[in-house]
Amino acid sequence: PHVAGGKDEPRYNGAILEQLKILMDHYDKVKTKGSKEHFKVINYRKAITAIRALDYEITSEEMALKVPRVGKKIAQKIGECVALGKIKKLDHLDWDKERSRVETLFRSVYGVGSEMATEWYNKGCRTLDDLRKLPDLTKNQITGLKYHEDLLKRIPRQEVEQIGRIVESAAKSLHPDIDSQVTGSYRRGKLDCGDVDIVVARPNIDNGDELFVIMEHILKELVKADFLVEHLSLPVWSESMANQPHHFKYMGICKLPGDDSVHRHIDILVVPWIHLGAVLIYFTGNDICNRSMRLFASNRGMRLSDKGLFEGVIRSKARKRVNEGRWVAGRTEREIFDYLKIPYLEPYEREC
Ligand code: DCP
Ligand code: MN
Ligand code: MG
Repeated sequence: PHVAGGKDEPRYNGAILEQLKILMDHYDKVKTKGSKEHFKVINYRKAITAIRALDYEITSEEMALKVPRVGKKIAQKIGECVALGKIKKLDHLDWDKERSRVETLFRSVYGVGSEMATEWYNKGCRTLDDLRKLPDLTKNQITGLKYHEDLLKRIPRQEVEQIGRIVESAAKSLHPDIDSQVTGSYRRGKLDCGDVDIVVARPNIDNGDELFVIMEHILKELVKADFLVEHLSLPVWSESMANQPHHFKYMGICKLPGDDSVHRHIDILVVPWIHLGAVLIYFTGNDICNRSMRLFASNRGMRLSDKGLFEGVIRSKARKRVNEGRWVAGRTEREIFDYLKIPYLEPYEREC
């Protein structure tokens, strides 16, 4: 699911990365300045970063050796991992295995990233109940723990559709012409989804003040119907948004009526009509597809964001952008693909 910080687990080479990280943490613990462990930590960190960026599975030691920044020794360990399922050295590091298992559990809580997980482990926490007793949990961590089990369950397409219809009718009860679409993995055709991602817009409406009224109306209706049961992040309003396009984002937890229905994570965007195409591309994803489209644009002196495609973008030698560029497309997805001269990709083809 879409989380502001925290998530972003790698898609490929999960086991390799997990095990290399355990070794790196071990060397980090035992190193002294300038020792060979000290250099191992540096090498492991470089290799892990490189492997994280890969968009394919490593299946042999030879393949590992071809990855830049992966040296001979680490490649050999990767070879063990893919052949035996485990790096042999890990057998002698018992406490690290425990750490990895517990930190993985902690990271499965909504909004909890690696740093938090490590901090809690270092404090002596080992179970979710240990976490529940911590005095300084944030509101979202409390919510994530409360619904932990439910939020890990995948959402069948047909339930995503049901949730989509509830949001749509709440929106249309304000203005019948409002457009409400389910995006994310659902739109890419996945059989089940991690959360529900909804994009709402109204024909020819771009101004922040009007869009905020739509967002408020939807939230009010859905809270009244006991559909939204917990807010993770509410959109904020400020006067400066009034007369210009503005994107509003809501994140929360919803539940269909009935005693046995499961709590689900829902993201709702209310966005300017003029940006709708760019938002649909962004929120349909997947994230890898977004990254490659953005890179493609940037290699052609353009810039793609959730607001649109911008032309005449100037970048310094370090690729740092020095101006915003001129907005050239974004009302529809096709407009953006056309301007980039990429053949249109159907949502189900955006599984990169
Ligand atoms: N997105 C992105 N980069 C991120 C997070 C999200 O580009 N770091 C975009 C692409 C995603 C979309 O937002 O497809 C929705 O985010 P989700 O986290 O909800 O991801 P998905 O809907 O694709 O998958 P899931 O079934 O896990 O929700
Ligand atoms: Mn999401
Ligand atoms: Mg999603």
